[in-house]
Amino acid sequence: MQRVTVSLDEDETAAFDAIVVEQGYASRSEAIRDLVRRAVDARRLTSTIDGACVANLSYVYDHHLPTLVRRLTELQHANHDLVVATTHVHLDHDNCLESTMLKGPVAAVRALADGIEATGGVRYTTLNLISAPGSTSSGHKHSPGHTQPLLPNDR
Ligand code: NI
Repeated sequence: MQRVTVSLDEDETAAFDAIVVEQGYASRSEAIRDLVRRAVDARRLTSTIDGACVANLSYVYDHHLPTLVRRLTELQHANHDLVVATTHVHLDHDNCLESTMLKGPVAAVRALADGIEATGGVRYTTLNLISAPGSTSSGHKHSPGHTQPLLPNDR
């Protein structure tokens, strides 16, 4: 591990320390490592559209719209190779929240997410993409005997 010195002004330091406390990080270093991992991963995902990923897609919809419910079911069945699991939560009398775990090529996962988001009546769609191990040609190496983590930012 290498030591990197970061300079922040007083306001930035106070704001950052508040985040460290609020999110329960053990140290500033742990919080900064998390930020760096996210930045590196976001960069990798935008630069390697052909890579593999795991992802969580969440959205809310009104289950009283029968064509919408049928359309969402059809979309998930048509992409059963990408859909790992879906959790359905009945939020209230009208609204359902679905949280779907996806796995596969980034382009295909994005296309499915776009299709669901574009379906009329679907709201608050959020896609959290995480690049999967071995998804890039940049040579993510593991030492012998080390079990490959599920995610590169495994912690
Ligand atoms: Ni429901």
